[in-house]
Amino acid sequence: MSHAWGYSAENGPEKWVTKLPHRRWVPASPPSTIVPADASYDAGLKPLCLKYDAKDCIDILNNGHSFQVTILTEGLQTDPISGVYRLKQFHFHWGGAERSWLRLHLVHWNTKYPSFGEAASKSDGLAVVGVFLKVNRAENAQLQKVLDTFDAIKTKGTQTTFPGFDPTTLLPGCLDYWTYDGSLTTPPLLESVTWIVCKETISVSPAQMASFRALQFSGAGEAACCMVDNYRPPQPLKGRAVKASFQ
Ligand code: SG4
Ligand code: ZN
Repeated sequence: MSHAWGYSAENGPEKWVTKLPHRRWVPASPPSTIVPADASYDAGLKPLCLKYDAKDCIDILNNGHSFQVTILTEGLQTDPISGVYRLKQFHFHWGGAERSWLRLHLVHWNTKYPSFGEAASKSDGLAVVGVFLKVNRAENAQLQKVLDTFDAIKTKGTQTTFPGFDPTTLLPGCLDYWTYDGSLTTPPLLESVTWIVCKETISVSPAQMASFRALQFSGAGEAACCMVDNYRPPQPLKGRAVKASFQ
């Protein structure tokens, strides 16, 4: 791409695919494509087992597309469905409209590969756990710990330390999930992701939603451009199976 990718009319999701090499299928991303009728219960799916440790949390960064919390490379291993995966980072996507939803993505890599970088291009390389946030009057106190850093990461390229946060505290109480094979939702859209989407949502207050939307895509000194609608629109499933861990 001649210009960096983004979420505007000039460089947004409509433009990504045309500029990228041909794909076998258009990868699905946001779980809003999942309607229960598409999913079939699979008794063979194991319960989600996610273990994280507060001491593995390092820093939080505005990368100009989202903000993400980075986890120590040697961190605790976890077993999302099969194989041993390690959390690399978590980040969010959100809309700009009043009633739009937020999603949390926890990105894990398969430790049978030597690094995240090598795993990222393998078909069984990544497992992303997706959790929807639903607007609720009450503040989400765990999420607020993340939001309290926002003054320090308002613009692109800024980061701050974020030690001692346990990502487990963001998860819903019930870990029933849907799963399907897909891709990264951003360029280069690598087809390496086992998507695991939690059925249960977590909450976010309207004031917390407003904090997300006050972050900036733009760098310091550039014309301010609010970070909103930083998600890839739903993609067709193109015949892929969506399995449910619950009936
Ligand atoms: C966001 O832009 C993250 O900040 C990226 O993290 C992430 O890329 C990208 O989303 C795609 O991830 O779970 N939505 S997704 O498919 O994890 C990667 C970084 O740029 C490779 C590190
Ligand atoms: Zn994501």
